[in-house]
Amino acid sequence: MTNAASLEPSSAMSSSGASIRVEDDRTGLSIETLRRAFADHLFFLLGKTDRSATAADYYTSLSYTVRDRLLRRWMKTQEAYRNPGNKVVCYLSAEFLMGRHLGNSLINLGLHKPVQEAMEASGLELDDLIEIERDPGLGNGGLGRLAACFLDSLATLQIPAMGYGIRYEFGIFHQMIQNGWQVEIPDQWLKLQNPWEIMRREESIEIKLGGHTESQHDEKGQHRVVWIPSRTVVAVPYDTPVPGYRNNTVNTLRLWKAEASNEFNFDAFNAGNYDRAVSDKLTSENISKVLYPNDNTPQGRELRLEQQYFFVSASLQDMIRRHLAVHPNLDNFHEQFAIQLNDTHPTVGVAELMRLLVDEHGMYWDQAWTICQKTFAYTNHTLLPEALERWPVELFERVLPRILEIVYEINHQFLEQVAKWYPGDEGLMRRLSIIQEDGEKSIRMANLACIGSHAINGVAALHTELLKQSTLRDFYQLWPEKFFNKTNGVTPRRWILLSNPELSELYSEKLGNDDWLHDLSLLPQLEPQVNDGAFCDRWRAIKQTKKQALAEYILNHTGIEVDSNSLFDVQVKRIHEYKRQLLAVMEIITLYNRLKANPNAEIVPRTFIFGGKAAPGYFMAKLIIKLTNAVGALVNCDPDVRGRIKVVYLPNFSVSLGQRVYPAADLSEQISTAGKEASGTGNMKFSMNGALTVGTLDGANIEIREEVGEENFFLFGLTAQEVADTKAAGYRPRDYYDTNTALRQVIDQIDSGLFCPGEPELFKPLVESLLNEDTYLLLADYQAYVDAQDRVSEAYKDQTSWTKMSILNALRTAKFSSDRTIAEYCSEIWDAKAVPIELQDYNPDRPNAPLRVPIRRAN
Ligand code: 26W
Repeated sequence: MTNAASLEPSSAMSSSGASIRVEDDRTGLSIETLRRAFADHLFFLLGKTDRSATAADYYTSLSYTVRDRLLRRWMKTQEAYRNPGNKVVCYLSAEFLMGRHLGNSLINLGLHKPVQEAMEASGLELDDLIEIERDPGLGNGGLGRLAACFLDSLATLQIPAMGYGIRYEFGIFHQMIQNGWQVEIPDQWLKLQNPWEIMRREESIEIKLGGHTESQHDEKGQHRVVWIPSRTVVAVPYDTPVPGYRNNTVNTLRLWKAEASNEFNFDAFNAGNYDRAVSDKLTSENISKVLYPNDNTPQGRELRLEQQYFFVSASLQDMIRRHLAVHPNLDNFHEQFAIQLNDTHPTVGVAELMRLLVDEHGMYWDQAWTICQKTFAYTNHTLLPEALERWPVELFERVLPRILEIVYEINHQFLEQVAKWYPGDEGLMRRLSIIQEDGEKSIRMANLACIGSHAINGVAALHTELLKQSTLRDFYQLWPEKFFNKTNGVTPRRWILLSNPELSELYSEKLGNDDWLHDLSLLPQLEPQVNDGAFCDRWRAIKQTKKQALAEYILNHTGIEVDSNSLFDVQVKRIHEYKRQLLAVMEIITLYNRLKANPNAEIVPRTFIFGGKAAPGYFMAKLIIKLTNAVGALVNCDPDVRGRIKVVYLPNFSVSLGQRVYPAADLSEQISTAGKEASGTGNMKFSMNGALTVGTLDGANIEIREEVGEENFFLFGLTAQEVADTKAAGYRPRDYYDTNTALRQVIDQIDSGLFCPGEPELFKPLVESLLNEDTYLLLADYQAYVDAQDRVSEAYKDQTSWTKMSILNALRTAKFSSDRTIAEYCSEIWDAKAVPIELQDYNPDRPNAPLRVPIRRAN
């Protein structure tokens, strides 16, 4: 590494007394050093010169340059976490939707400006380089993105934390829209090298699968169960740094990749079975091959169970190894680790920790069970009954024979207790049992999670109430003290600062500093500005800039030209019947019909923007995408419409596309059937960026409305209670069809083939479902929704008052910062405390201090 001296002011004094600055290429922060480090990586790491370098090479070199500047903090942080007494929060999640790393690292390090200048000096545009990064799409939707927001807040609050998950080789599929249909393309996000991860092969862990168990006696004559697996796979960790905002904390996201165990293959090879050895290798590596693209509907697939066990077992063994490196035994494991189960996907961990403590570390069952319950906590993310994970006992027995025995033992001891507390209540026993006996015998993962955890939480106030009343009612009666609400939140760093630098600049300018990024409750200080004309003009100008940028993106990616002065009405989220994208399409058709009936009708021009993926096997969701595009095809070029309504389907919605979309929205569509959306988090991102919400009393919408004020929110529709009552009374969707002319016209048009000339049958399944079942009460809420949308249009005409409402929405979102959520988890569930990281040898203001890296001979 070269050290360069430059004549810049700094604290270092040369012998002659002139002030010079000596910077290391790996850590220096001056423009000059950043440029040199960038060129160094390009040449020496990638073997490229300006003649041969691609844009991707520039991105990669820059990413390494930035990563270098995280490393001292990262190593220091990890060192500090090895100290006994610093409890580490381990967030176990099958999904992490981190979003792009480069931009985030730059803002967290406070390096955005200098790096931008350094790139400019090299003739490169930083924003273009940032766009080259492939979104690591290792999740489906809300649950995966929540995990990423939580990691950001944990690091920002300086809480010792690790994210543990799977390094899927293929993340969520890439969505294309062809002829209006969703087409799925494999997501090869690792095709370019990933500069943000470091492989730690030496920390690999062996995972057992299949086989059988045997009872043995150890040397002391103690009874022991030994699991003899039929195969083993190796979990190789890949670590990604998770930096806090403007502090020294850098936590770790550790993702496991499955590899074949060499030993095992060697056996096959030695037996003269070379092809078996190779095919076994492929089978092993399948485990971390692909993310299951289902949101809310589990597929009872063997590989999925293997994925869950694989990453959970590796993570728990990793924690135990860390623990034993500094403690004599595992008696205080629960004081060192808090483990959060992100839905039931990692819940097999309850039984696995028991196995590790009892079978592998010789602990007595009762002590192990106490430790387990004190360590685990469980978050539920959905009430939909079809989303509850259940694994056939037969499958468990085949894949995880020892784990099944342990689940049975946990269940046996638990039910014995229940029998003591509620003698003779067989119904209760049947409902609480981990094992479902009727139908195919299966394991209820939610029950295992509730029994094995000391805390159970929902993700918004209504959701938690409904959990207590319905889904987890029996557990609530048993242990009311275990239940908590933790309303979700999102990180203002990504969802305001990164997505909307223009708005951020306005805040910092008016508040005099950027403390608000650590504390959104400072924003309401700006409320008096709603009466300041200049402030309001600036607010509108920012929104307009973001809308223009999105309009350009839309043109480039869909070919559709939209008017950035129209109202941008946006619904972006996974496609699911309960989220009712179809209801929004019915509204579009309603407006269209009004214009066809009276082409000169006065209407507020609107651009309806949709985005989101459907599970590849979800027929109805895919048909809804097709209908949306079909309606768009007709409406967008109808001369009577005269461009006053446009419908756009943005392909491949993702975290990074979200960063463009939320700031450009005027109206946020949050129209799920009340009681079905556990929380929603997109709703918060929209509101933070000054969109108004049209929404039902569902999930976190309720709390958003409470915070921003009911006069700044467009409410409609049945409440959760009314939904339940309507269903109980025998809901008949046809009654609405028969009595509402506008509604009937819309449905008849969908039915008639108006939107699918040549294929009149195409959309009939949607009509049938609406008229016969209408599980999600679209018809019951239709008129209320249309009326609410009319109120929206009316309000939008008065731009002065609309702007005020927009400002108040954005300023009143402090509650929805994930910093608030995480602070609550820390104090009420994890008992975790901040551990500020000191860098004696690293002071950002004195970057020229020498780096000391002691080298020890490896043992
Ligand atoms: C195994 C199949 C499966 C896959 C994903 C079942 C369930 C899920 C998740 C629970 C689905 C999900 O992402 N739920 C969303 O979680 C968000 C974060 O808490 C909430 O804001 C959303 O309302 C909820 O739908």
